[in-house]
Amino acid sequence: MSRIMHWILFCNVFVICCGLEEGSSVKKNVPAVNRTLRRFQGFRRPEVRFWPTHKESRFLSLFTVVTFPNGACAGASGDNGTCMAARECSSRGGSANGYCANGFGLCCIFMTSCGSTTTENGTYFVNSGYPTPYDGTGSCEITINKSHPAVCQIRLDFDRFSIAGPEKINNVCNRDQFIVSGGNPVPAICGLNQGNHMYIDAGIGTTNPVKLTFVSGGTPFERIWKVKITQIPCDTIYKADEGCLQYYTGVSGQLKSFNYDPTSGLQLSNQDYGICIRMERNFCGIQYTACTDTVNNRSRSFTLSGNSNSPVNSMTGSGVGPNNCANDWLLIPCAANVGRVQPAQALCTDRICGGTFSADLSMQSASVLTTVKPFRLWFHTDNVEAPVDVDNRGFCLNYVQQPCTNNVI
Ligand SMILES: *[C@@H]1O[C@H](CO)[C@@H](O)[C@H](O)[C@H]1NC(C)=O
Ligand SMILES: *[C@@H]1O[C@H](CO)[C@@H](O)[C@H](O)[C@H]1NC(C)=O
Ligand SMILES: *[C@@H]1O[C@H](CO)[C@@H](O)[C@H](O)[C@H]1NC(C)=O
Ligand SMILES: *[C@@H]1O[C@H](CO)[C@@H](O)[C@H](O)[C@H]1NC(C)=O
Ligand SMILES: *[C@@H]1O[C@H](CO)[C@@H](O)[C@H](O)[C@H]1NC(C)=O
Ligand SMILES: [Ca+2]
Repeated sequence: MSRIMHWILFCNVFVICCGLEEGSSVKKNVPAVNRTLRRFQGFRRPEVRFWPTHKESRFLSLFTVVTFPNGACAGASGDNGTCMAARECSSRGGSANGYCANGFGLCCIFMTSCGSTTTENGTYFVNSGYPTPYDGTGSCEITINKSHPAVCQIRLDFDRFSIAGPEKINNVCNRDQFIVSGGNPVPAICGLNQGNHMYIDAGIGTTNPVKLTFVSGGTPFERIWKVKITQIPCDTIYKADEGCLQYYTGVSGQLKSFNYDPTSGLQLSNQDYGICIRMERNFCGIQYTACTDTVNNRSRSFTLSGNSNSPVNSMTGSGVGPNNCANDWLLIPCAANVGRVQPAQALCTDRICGGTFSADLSMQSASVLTTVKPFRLWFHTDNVEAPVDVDNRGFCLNYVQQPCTNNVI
């Protein structure tokens, strides 16, 4: 709790008041106490207490004590922070960036880089010299300690994420890497990942800290990153389901493999993780469609295997052979194309790969529906691409949840 006291001295009955404040945390003399402060939206329950106890009296309000929980706030720079008193912000290593709680607090932004340990919720991890790019060799690591023992997950938002991509033969991240250690196993990633996210399982209680490491290899590259670290308490409704590296909410949205970029991205090798979509109330199925590719003449928004410099059909299943997905695949449980005439013994497709998105062997991209619950996908790649698999981008899919009807149960 931050506590800022405002001493309002009423000089006469007609409210000529002069504000004196404890600390340096408030921007200006506070005007006559505004009772609508209680309704201020950014905080759960800002509490305004008056002394003496006659709350309604205009004449006896000599002192005002404003207390507020340390809630999230938007800083003047556009970064998000935590609302607190100035003294608390500097003692915790943050920097004040604009006002919050109607001017009673400061929006304290935590930004950190190589070699530090952070316990602050909402910290941004940036490259050394940020916002100037970093073009050097080395390893930049930070340690995340739980801000509270009741924290179970850590969400990483890649607000900026541009490091060298994988080598172009087998698409292995052997130049630059982003590594998460100390939590559940997370595949190393590289390349372009702005806008993407990860959930890290931080375990229960005071467990080993989670470490985030950016390794910069020898390749000259203008690296830039800004990773927002949100610590998620165990008992919240917005924590991700167990075992999901990525977790999406909402009836519709878009999901991408790491380093997906229609222009220059390459599907990363050595990936193995789950992507979860929260089942929204009254929705029973989920339909996926490849994203529109506005860059390439022939869409590359689902290119997992084959040489995507020429047209490649979709492939399915886990067997061996040219049209199977033995090595790299996106697993959509019991998937079927929308509008497919089901044979009497309808077989579901699970693994999908190739260069076209469809649950049937096809050159035609399709919308793919599944009603398996919970809504989850698994993405797996091995460590080999060349010579069979060339220039694949990975996947970008739009999803739309389907309401419960006669067809979707
Ligand atoms: C109190 O704040 C509300 C909302 O910001 C404003 O409409 C109202 O005029 C203010 N009252 C006083 C006395 O400043
Ligand atoms: C700040 O929070 C808002 C609302 O949650 C979000 O839309 C925005 O992207 C955040 N900004 C940054 C820089 O993290
Ligand atoms: C972080 O946690 C480690 C081990 O739990 C502890 O030794 C260290 O003092 C903590 N650092 C901070 C800044 O809290
Ligand atoms: C961290 O901040 C987010 C909002 O930015 C909030 O939802 C979450 O509960 C906070 N975590 C803790 C441990 O307070
Ligand atoms: C698209 O096709 C045109 C005409 O064949 C060609 O000039 C252009 O380079 C192609 N663009 C891409 C991104 O392949
Ligand atoms: Ca492969």
